[in-house]
Amino acid sequence: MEKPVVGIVMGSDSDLPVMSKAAAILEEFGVPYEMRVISAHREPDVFFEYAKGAEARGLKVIIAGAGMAAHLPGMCAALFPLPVIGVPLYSKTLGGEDSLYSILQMPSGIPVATVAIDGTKNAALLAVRMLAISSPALLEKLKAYAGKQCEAVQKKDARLQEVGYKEY
Ligand code: RP5
Repeated sequence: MEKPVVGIVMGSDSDLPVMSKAAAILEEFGVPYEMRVISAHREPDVFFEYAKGAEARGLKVIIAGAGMAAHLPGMCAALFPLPVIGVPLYSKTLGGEDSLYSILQMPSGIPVATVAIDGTKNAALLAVRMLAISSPALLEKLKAYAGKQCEAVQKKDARLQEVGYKEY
């Protein structure tokens, strides 16, 4: 098993169904990752150990997902000196807007790159793009991925032209 370069961390196992989509993308690109459930609120000491040790463990990017008063990504960015991508997770009471604003509105000096609510796939693709800055092989894979998406849309349009919207 290769040493992880991306850390996927989430505040609760209830976040796992959404956060696992990041793992699937990283697997598709062959990027080694570690995945943890760690709560900044409920186990602050465990969280500090995780985030403070992340650079020494070899992580280059952290993808942190959290819901509600979502401090996890911001606290990762406070303790880990490399890029942190925050994923605001949907919450029942406020529909994820609470998570979104908690993660997005970071005070100046501690950046968190925030993706859409439940935007785990884009978080992983952004992490791959960051790693591709120094990896020509990953850059080629990203170009191929974009090419496949383009083909998929063209096929859909071709079918629409062929059968019309009623039969589509
Ligand atoms: C956050 O609180 C987690 O990220 C999760 O989205 C939310 C609710 O957690 P649980 O009550 O489901 O454990 O810390």
